[in-house]
Amino acid sequence: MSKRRLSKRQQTRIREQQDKHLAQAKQAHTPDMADSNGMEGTVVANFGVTVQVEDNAGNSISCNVRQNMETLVCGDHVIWQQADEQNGIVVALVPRNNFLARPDRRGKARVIAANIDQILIVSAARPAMNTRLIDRYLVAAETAGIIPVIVFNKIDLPDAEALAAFQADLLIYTEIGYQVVFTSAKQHQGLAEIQQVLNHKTSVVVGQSGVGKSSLLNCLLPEAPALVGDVSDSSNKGRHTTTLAQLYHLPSGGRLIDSPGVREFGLWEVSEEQAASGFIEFRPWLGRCQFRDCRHGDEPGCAIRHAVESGEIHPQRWDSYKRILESLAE
Ligand SMILES: Nc1nc2c(ncn2[C@@H]2O[C@H](COP(=O)(O)OP(=O)(O)OP(=O)(O)O)[C@@H](O)[C@H]2O)c(=O)[nH]1
Ligand SMILES: [Mg+2]
Ligand SMILES: [Zn+2]
Repeated sequence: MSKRRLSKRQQTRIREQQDKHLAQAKQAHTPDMADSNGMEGTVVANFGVTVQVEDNAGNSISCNVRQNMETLVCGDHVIWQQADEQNGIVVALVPRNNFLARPDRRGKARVIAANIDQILIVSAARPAMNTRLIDRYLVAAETAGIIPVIVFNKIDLPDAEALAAFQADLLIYTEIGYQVVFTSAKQHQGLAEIQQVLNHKTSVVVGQSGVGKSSLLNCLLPEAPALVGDVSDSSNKGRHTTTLAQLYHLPSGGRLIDSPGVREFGLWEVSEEQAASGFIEFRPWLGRCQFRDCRHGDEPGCAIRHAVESGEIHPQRWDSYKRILESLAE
């Protein structure tokens, strides 16, 4: 077969086109950033119209956001430019390492925080502890590759017997390898352990309204900046006091994002397989079921069910898993 030689002009044209494609591909990969001679910063709060950005020296600047950018959240790394003496404008979002999200009412992703090392899942003696909610947060954390830590606050409220019952309930989590910290923001108990957990990391506190997320944060910060609201006597529920997430620097070195309490926590873009491996104690059994597409319910030869029956997986967790599967199907 005879090779057709290209003319010099043709060769140059092809090379030019290749360069153009390469440049376009590069730009598509890092949107906006190629033309943005800006400074780096971290979003510490999103107030809607403006976001608060902290530069690398720790100065805080109120910024507008360039049009058509996605909603920025605490922990986002951004590129910003000075707009006038006091204000800036965010021109680009640096791709997120990870993020915690849940679906909003319309089924769209509501991102809670980004670029986080740890999720502190807070519950308390009051409002009532909800292990199903804990399990959902655990699946979200495991799927996003973020370390979860379980915190049980208000240990000053229950009597010795009730506290022992809570401790027994939470032993399920210790046994499968999670760290569980018992605290009282009111009586300043367990704070040293919390401080150690948070050290040099970026963490977000999540959980139901009224469990004491902001109270715990206030214990760790000298100026106690976060608003705290009471728990309603009639409904035993919190009053959704924290309405927007905010990032704080701890004197001990870490960064903590306080977030608004939730009633429910739906899982965002989690597949059935991810839900199963989000239950970390299931992992040794996954892939050992009789059927490759086993959903670990009542199928014959299910390795997970066998592990539940032989006492190696706690039935409460299996139950929780099945509920999550139902909710994913909805
Ligand atoms: N007894 C007792 N009460 C506490 C403790 N921690 C917090 N509280 C109280 O619980 C109520 C709710 O506290 P918050 O810190 O506002 O709770 P939150 O989780 O931030 O609630 P949202 O912002 O609504 O999500 C307040 O009345 C606090 O004083 C504790 O360790 N013991
Ligand atoms: Mg709060
Ligand atoms: Zn199975």
